[in-house]
Amino acid sequence: MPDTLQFLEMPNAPADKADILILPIPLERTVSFKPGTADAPRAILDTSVQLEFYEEDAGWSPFKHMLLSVLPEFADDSALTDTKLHKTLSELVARLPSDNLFIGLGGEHSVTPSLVQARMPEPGTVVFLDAHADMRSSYEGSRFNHACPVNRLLDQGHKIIMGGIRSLFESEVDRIEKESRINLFLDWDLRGKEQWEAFLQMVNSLDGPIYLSIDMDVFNPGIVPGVGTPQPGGFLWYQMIELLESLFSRKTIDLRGVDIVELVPEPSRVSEMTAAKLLLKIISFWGYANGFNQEPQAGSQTLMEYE
Ligand SMILES: [Mn+2]
Repeated sequence: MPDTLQFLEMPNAPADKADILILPIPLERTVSFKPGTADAPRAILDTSVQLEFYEEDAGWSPFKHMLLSVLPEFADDSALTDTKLHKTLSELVARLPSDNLFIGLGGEHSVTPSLVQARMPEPGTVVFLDAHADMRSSYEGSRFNHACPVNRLLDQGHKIIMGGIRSLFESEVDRIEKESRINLFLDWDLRGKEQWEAFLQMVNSLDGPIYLSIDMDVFNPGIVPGVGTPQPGGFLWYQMIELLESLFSRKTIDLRGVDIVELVPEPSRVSEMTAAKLLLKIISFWGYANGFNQEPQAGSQTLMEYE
């Protein structure tokens, strides 16, 4: 495998010139069921070669107009404690240029609070799409466990909109009911048209800074079997597209960052293809909402040799 990671085989722009920054974070320390998420960032980027440059929903070729950079991966260092590792990650991300769309490619869900801390230091809203409530205060001895990110996000002062949840334990339910900063949309409830519309409306009307965290297990395991802790039920592809369209239909969105986590590459490669295409959709919708389609054609795609 090449040491330089790329998206759609495009040359990487310098980080300070890039409109899109992708940070691969192959972190896997606390996975409790199916291992393999450390291989996810490379698998997603490798699979991106199969995508088209044209994005059919917004109807444009985002990389004709935008520069993208895949940063060197943030490698785990077994000499570091969980606390030190997450602090190092957060500090690295805080030093990156902020005038861009930042996307963290996990790796396990424990990375989210460290990324949010760097990109959204003031109180904001985290849209948290996941099959699991991830609200344990610590799990298997670590508060940085992949089962714990929501508590750390609350500690940081954020509001949380949870969608797609379909696995939680009793004390998590009690905690959510008492916590006014969490809006919970259970997966089953989102099957109802009214609740789904209410969910989209809430996502569409958010004020202030927003961070989007997508655990790939929010999807139905029939379409994304490659996840660490699969659960029946879940989002289908076009539900996710509708949600993203709602989020990005507000031109003034202050999106501080996105992460895609908990993927486990699998033999059919359908799961990593779904993650790669999700990445393309998010980039396209964000770019279009921010008017990059009006910008001159000097994006990463135009720098490719066959252009
Ligand atoms: Mn999950």
